[in-house]
Amino acid sequence: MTGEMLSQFVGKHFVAGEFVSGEGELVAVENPATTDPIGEIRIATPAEIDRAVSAARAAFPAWADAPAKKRADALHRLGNAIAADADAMATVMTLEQGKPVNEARGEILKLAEACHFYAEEAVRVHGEIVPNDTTDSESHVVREPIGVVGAITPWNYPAELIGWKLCGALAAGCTIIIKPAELTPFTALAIAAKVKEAGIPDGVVNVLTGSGSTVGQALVEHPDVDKIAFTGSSSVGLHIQRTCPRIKRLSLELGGNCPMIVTAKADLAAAIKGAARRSFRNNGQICIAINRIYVARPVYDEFVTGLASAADALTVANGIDKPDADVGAMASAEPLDKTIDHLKDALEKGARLVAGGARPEGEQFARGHFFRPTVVAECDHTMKVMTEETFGPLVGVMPFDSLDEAVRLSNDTPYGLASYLYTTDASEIRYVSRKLDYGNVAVNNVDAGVMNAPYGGRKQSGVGYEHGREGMLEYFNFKHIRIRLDQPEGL
Ligand code: TAP
Repeated sequence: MTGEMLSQFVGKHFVAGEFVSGEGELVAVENPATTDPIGEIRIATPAEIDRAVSAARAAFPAWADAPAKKRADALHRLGNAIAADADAMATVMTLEQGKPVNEARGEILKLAEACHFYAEEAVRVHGEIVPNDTTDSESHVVREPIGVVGAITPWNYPAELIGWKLCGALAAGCTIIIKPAELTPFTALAIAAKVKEAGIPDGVVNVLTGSGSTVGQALVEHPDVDKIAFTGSSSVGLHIQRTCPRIKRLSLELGGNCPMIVTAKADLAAAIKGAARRSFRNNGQICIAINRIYVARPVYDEFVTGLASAADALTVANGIDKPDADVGAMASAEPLDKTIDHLKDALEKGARLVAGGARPEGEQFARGHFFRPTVVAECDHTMKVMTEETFGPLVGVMPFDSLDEAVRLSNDTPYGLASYLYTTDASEIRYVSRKLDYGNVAVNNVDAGVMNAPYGGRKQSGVGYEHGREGMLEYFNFKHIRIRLDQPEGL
């Protein structure tokens, strides 16, 4: 059944409500656990890109003018269709991305949740009436959908990162063209199939496959795309900002280099559990992964020993064969090579390897992109592991002697996405969380993103928000209508 699901999408784009065969260059898509090919995509041609943009433009007026209730109902139907087929969609994701099936299913269900959340938000779009200086006039502030959105997404969360854009945009009344990462196109096309099943009008949602430098860049430059919603690396985000040839709304959700502080007053067992989860889930290929951990010196040795044992206990497996594995294959050779480079750099500069450090043993791991969850201790800020985003299953640990030092080290980065703090002391929570220069601070937990609160970075981690009401506001223009009203005769 899953093979059937994936095979429907080979070589296809989704434009104006139909799966159409692409005419551009073929690109193979691999299973990262085996490096076997699972199918091909076609790089969208300029004519196909124009057709998708025209379809989104043509669908925009009716979708924007539809009652919010109609858009909400459509998003609820989409959420239901996705949840009903979560198993098959999860297997498609595992085949192209590598994460274990159970984790992929969780992501698909969170995508369904995003559909329902934004369905509910769609009917709560309010304006404002603002008083003027004189009583014969008033200002109405209304929100209007921006128009046609180009959504460009990475491979690490192939469903959710599309979902936040798709649902926010559709709830607001925008139409959308999605350009998923070349590594993970089939999850995006599976979402398109659910869009069709949910009866969302033709042209409201379109999916084009192909590389970022051609298809993504064409959307950035296209005169009829009104907004780019991008998630990916800071370097590509900056490139998009620099090369966008006209004034266009941009949201850029970019890279991170996320610190965790563990104070002497932390619940150490909870901190170790949290660190193991957020450093290694999805192989550390998550923008809010914990990259570097600062631990108060009195509890440092105990923390390092505990984290090393927790990392060693994680099961690594082909996520299709073992759906409940803790981690599967990394998505491609690129993040694996970067992980090995950061590890080598740290060890050369004096770090101590306390867990992992190599590919897991066994014939089943010989061809895929596997690496053991890895912990290095006695790190410092000369090392890449502490100063650059690894985007792999590697975390560095370093002791600190004062809270000021921990905060200074945490903020010593051009990034500002997420940060983590473990302490049971209320004043430490208050002081440190306010000093951390990050868009998200998770205290005594490692889930920095929840659906109904804004999620976004600052500094080189980007501009704009996803999740929450703020995530939908990214798809609106404000309009100020100032009305002068004469007093009616006789009053
Ligand atoms: P990128 O290499 O930046 O790719 C992201 C997307 O941009 C892909 O679809 C890519 O296409 C496309 N792209 C590449 N060049 C482009 C161009 N010139 N114009 C338009 N689009 C272009 O990132 P990645 O390696 O896939 O993802 C990892 C990065 O994403 C990490 O830095 C991570 O922190 C970040 N990330 C951030 C967040 C949030 S919420 N802040 C969430 C997840 C990930 P192709 O890959 O198909 O060529």
